[in-house]
Amino acid sequence: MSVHNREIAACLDRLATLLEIEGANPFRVRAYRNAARVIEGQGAQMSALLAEGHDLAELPGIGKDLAGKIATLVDTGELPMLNEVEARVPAALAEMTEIEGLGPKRVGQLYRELGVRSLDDLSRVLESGRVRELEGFGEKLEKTIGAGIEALKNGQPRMRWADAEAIAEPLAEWLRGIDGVKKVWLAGSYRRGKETVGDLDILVTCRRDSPVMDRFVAHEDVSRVVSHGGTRSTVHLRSGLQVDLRVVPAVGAGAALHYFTGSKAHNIAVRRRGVERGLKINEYGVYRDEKRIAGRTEDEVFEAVGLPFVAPELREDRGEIEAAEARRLPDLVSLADIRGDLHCHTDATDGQHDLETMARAAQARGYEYLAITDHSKAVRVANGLDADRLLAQVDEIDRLNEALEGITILKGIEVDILADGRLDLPDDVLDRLDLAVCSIHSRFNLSEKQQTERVLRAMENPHFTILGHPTGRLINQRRPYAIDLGQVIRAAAERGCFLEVNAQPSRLDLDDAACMLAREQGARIAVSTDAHADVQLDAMRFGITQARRGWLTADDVINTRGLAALRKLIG
Ligand code: DGT
Ligand code: CA
Ligand code: CA
Ligand code: ZN
Repeated sequence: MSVHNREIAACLDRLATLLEIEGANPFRVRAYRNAARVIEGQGAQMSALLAEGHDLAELPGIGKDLAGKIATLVDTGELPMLNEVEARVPAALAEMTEIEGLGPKRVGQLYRELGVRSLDDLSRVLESGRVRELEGFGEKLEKTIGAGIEALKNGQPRMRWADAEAIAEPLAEWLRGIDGVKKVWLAGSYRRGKETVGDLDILVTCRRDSPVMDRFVAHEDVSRVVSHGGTRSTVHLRSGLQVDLRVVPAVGAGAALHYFTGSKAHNIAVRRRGVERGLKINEYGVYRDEKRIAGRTEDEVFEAVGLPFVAPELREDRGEIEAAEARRLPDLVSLADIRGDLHCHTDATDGQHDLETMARAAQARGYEYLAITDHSKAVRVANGLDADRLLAQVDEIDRLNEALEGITILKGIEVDILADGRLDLPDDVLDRLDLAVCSIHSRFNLSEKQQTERVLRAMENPHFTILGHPTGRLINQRRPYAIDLGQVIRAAAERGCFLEVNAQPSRLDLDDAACMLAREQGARIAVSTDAHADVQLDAMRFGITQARRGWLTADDVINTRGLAALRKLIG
């Protein structure tokens, strides 16, 4: 069985986590994490590259040493260095970092200062009240951790959408290749583009004699068969994801697709409309007096209840039925509307590629512009820019813009919002730039009032353009910091500041509900990738999905504008 890129990335992430728990050099930890992201983002499998005789050290962020380690991992399925670290650090500690409120640093603290080596140890020291006494912990965090332990015990965390995609799309493709299979649909929360997926729901239509079910439960990635039937089977994959596969008849495929796309709340609302019209709607079709009147396509289902097609991303019973009824559904933003990316990093700080490589990668994606927004000096582990280095970069961008055709590099910075609301670089330096993405990377634990004031104060700076990853949350890893988002959104709308939907799969920050709020309040959004390598510019689609779930149209998103119009907006 060949080792998948996803598994290589998981090993490197685990190595980074364990090293971080041990208190290793943060640059080293970051190098492994960056490498994991790079490998995850590659289209080709490392095993295939190696088989073709490529040198993995040619990949960005992968040195000779790491290339050798990956080759060993692909050959033997083992990463010796990970084994060594695992021999020193209790394995349970890595799992513990998934608990809300805990990350590798805090788990390391619990390990060194309180001797925590297992989940039971953690529960014990929590109850004894010793955790809140630790530097940087406190009572509030103690409660969060307690709740997090419960959640962990109650089952699997939900999978990030992008991770589910890496499993779902090849699986669907594989199913399409099975004898007698006609159509395959990915339904459920996955199709709705929800930021995390509980399980995967797949529907197929096929010939009566198709071996699809038998082949499915025998797939090489299946770790456990929960149920195996003629029209429905459920399995667990090695990745931890559960998959439901259903065979549905073509005459009712649209009704099945609608039903299993959900959400449940949306289904119930549609069914209620059916009842008002004397119709029965279920996963098999739309019926009047036991007679099937619709259900071959989803369009038919909506039509039967007097509605236009509703995009899957909107199907949460958050007003989409009423909007559809009134013919006021938003014309949702799509990837094709995007004209540029407004947040990315280069090798001047913690990115993998130089300016020109990033610019050309943006151009290859059909963009008109790319804003370079490296970190500012407060982010020391990322080698953040001080005024001199930033101004040197500005000069370099001027030179490159002269030389490049068809793409414009915008001069930017991801400038830290300091604890008191000042920005990390002086005004006369920011004045030289086209835009500033302003972000919080420290002091996450301020009170809600302090954190909100910090951001509002920063927004008073005329150089403030976009609030980067506005809540700081990392899906399944770090909660949003306490902040009054309503107040921040209103202030952004008033002051003509913009809010980011950061498209990184683990951020997707703002989330869908916050996007809806922003739209209501008239605040505009930048959907940006925060790419740290050229391939990560492809993360745009994750941000677009989140924006669509938040009802955003192209008009609500500033980087759908051409360069001239964008310049006016951010000027
Ligand atoms: P997940 O898997 O937790 O991310 O979320 P979903 O939405 O994929 O939920 P799942 O897998 O339990 O079920 C798939 C869809 O099937 C769900 O979105 C709507 C439909 N469904 C499931 N149970 C019910 C139900 O009791 N009533 C109705 N009307 N629909 C249901
Ligand atoms: Ca599901
Ligand atoms: Ca399911
Ligand atoms: Zn950032």
